Amino acid sequence: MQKKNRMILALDVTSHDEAIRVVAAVKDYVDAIKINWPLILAAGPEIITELSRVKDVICDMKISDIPNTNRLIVEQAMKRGASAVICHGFAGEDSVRACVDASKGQVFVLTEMSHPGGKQFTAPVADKIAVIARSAGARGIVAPATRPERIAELRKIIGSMEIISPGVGAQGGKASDAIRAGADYIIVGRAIYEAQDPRDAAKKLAAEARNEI
Ligand code: 3DU
Repeated sequence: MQKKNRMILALDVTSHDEAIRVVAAVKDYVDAIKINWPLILAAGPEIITELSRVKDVICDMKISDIPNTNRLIVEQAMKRGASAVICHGFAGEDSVRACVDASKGQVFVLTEMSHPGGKQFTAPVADKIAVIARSAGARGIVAPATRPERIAELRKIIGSMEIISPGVGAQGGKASDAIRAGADYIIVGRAIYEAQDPRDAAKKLAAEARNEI
């Protein structure tokens, strides 16, 4: 993943054609495409391969099972062309390690989630999960743009590992705040694909993430 725009598109649309339309419009302004269950269930897992021909694809399946099942899921995603996957850390270090092994290290581990409910259970254990991500050899963590101060705190735990940060736009976070707090990339969905002009919205957000406005 090239660190050019410092932005990852969260492509949570539920039609194959719409997904392709949005990607064509914004591909110059994003460094990777993150897909989640809505699009995988709507368009089928072949969408991973199709999108991987355009950009790096991060499969955000929020994997959180026993190590063997995690391994099987990650192997299928990588076989179809995913560049990285996202897993939960609460299932324990062995479960995270299974994802790391199956993806050759291309795993981002969720720490504190960005929505209000993320404060209930994920916030109190987020620091411990960041330690697990580091010791399991993950590529990075997912940390909330809605609470930039938490990005800064989690950065101290993980050192130079990557931070990808959702919560910009529709959830109220700001691209520049997240990057300033230490995020490597922001993750943006609705503020781009629901915009009147997705290309223009992506262009402005990428400029903000690159610290140009
Ligand atoms: O709020 P948006 O529409 O910009 O989408 C955010 C994306 O990031 C979406 O795919 C969601 O599943 C994912 N995500 C979070 O929003 C918050 C997290 O803590 C982790 C992932």
